[in-house]
Amino acid sequence: MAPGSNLELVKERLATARNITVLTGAGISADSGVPTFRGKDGLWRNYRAEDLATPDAFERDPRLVWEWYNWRRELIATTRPNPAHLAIAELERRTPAFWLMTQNVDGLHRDAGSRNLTEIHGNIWTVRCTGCNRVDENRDVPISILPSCLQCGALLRPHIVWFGESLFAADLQQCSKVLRNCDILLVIGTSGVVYPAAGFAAVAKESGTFVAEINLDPTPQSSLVDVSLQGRAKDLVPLLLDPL
Ligand code: BV8
Ligand code: ZN
Repeated sequence: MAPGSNLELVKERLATARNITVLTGAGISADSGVPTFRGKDGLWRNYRAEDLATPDAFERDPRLVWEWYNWRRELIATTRPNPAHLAIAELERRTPAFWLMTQNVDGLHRDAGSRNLTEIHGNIWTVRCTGCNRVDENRDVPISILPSCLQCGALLRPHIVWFGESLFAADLQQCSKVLRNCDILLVIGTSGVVYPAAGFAAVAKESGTFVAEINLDPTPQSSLVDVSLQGRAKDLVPLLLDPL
């Protein structure tokens, strides 16, 4: 890319930033082979995430919802972080104040070495008891369909934030804090349609933050960000760490 190009502009901002905040979505894991939600590979047995990732769907047919999550767990278990995940973990190591908010439940950022991280929609390897609310890690692949709590015997659910459920209060507080106190916000691989994450770029802009987006396509936030870099995350994110 020519010097002074959009990429160079973002690199210059990153080089001088003390506080860096990053928001990621399914697009950053696409290059690891994890299907995105709204892309052409977004369906499972012709269901959309919005049909299955809801308390009503689980209430109505827990077996179907667990079959979907088991399918995703089996797939995610075969995936590895890609250069974009690794570059974000490296950026954290280089930055005095860094925080990553991810909408992804695949755990690949943590596998890549990210530690200053909020998984705002939860994690697919964590289960919660519908009876006693106990939360445990569960890496069974496959997981028994209709898994039950070891403590009270009630049905377990994925410890994931479904549509119509509020994000965990502590996570929302952390997101608000890091959005209002950053010099630059990177928004990577998200279609920007699911709230409240879809509103995060606007929150950062209200605080005068420089916002850059990395995506294959334009998004509803493209008009309000300072720079839109169009391309694959695995190709573009590592370039942000190259010397100016
Ligand atoms: C809530 C868990 C309070 C499931 C998920 C206003 C305010 C608050 C809420 C709402 C609101 N308006 C509407 C709502 C309700 C709802 C909502 O936003 N609905 C949408 C559909 C309109 N929000 C909620 O219910 C949230 N709850 O705020 O509580 C409340 C309560 C009740 C009523 C009102 C308010 C909870 C939302 C969380 C839902 N759970 N996931 C699971 O994963 O198992 S959301 C689901 O979508 C995933 O978590 C996913 O992360 C998320 C967002 O999708 P993306 O990550 O963006 O992925 P997508 O496929 O869409 O896009 C991929 C992008 O990557 C594309 O742009 C593509 O171009 C790009 N890409 C692809 N490949 C690459 C790439 N980019 C770069 N490189 C590549 N290689
Ligand atoms: Zn229990």
